[in-house]
Amino acid sequence: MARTAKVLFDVPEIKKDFPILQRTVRDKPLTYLDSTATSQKPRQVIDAMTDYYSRYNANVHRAIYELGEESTREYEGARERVAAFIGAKDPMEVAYTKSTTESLNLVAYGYALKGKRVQKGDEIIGTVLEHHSNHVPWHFVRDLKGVTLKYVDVDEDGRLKMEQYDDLITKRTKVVTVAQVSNVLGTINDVKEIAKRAHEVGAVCVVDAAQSVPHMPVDVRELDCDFLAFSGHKMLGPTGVGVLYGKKEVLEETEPLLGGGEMISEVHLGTAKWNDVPYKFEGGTPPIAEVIGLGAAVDYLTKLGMPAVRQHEMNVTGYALQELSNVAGLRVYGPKDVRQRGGVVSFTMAKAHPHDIASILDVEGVCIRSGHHCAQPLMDRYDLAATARASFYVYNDLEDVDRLAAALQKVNEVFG
Ligand code: 7TS
Repeated sequence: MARTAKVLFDVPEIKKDFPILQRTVRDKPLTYLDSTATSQKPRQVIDAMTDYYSRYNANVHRAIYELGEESTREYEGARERVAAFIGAKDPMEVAYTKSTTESLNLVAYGYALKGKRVQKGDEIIGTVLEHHSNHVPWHFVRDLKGVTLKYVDVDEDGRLKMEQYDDLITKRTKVVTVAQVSNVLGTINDVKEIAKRAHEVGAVCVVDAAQSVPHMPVDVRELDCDFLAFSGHKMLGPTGVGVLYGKKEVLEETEPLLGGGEMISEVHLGTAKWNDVPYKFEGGTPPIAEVIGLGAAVDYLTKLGMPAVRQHEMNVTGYALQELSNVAGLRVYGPKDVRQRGGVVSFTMAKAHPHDIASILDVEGVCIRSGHHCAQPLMDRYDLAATARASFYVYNDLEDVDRLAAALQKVNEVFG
């Protein structure tokens, strides 16, 4: 049957930028469908990091010599581009961390636990679809400060039951946190509305944007969220660098986690004053090469255009949903409408366990993820132990989906 679906990008051209996509696995072309776990890296990102190490490696913010000036310029230049990429009004609202996980822990410890805003008896509202990294830090706050945690549920199609916020949010609510895109269901949540509800009672809205910033236009001023966390490695950048965006005034109210060099303005025996935002969160030598790599990733995505990235993924995902519906015994989770979901497709098959599916696909050179995807509360909600999950990015096209669908037919053949 002729394919009627089309994609926006010239994917064979894009693939040329990704050295890893030139290799084969098990003598088959590599079909990488696990960008939700981590994305592949274009030559531009790898080169930017190599260039730093080979031409101007020096620590930032301290050297009065040319190499140090260059590294500081690139490090701070990346901050400006990251800030522009997410619509922040000031680069000083962007703090570098190690990852989304570290960013969310920084909010939990620095704002909720060490800060003054959240007190014993207050409430924090999450959802059942969060990644573990947006559950566990709040458990710490509950255990150490005596706050109550409450959760918004999802419906059978994986959409948040928005009406539950009416009852769950009260005058004691101090933090409302949500993933903008679910890493399992792909659901896109209405963060703007959730932030508005949080603000009505004076709470802050904390957004886990690990799966949104890489895949769609995100504008923090449009969302009006207070904090937003994401990782470099899921957006074509390197591992080891993440971002915590925060409105200036909430970052001022957030205490640092790491004490040490760089994060102070003054230290005397037994006392210290913090540096300005965001430097007070960047104690010690930061991941300089990784930040520079992240800057190159932002440039790469900006050149493609985030509205186009989103459109491309909708096309590929729409085609995948159609093709997967032809595989006997396969059930897809999450919203049915591609406009309500990102490029993440979780599924189960009647006869094969998700790990078996992933193993058989591996033999075909198709990389997907299987397991609980660090979202066990969500698995509990659907009474599942695991799902198989394929996810798409700028370097995937309809042929990748065809390879996935063909490999899934093989799974059915093997399991009879
Ligand atoms: N939040 C969401 C929504 C995620 O998908 C992930 C990682 C994280 C937070 C944590 O990001 P990290 O960079 O700090 O590790 N998600 C996945 C996944 O779905 N499979 O592997 C990692």
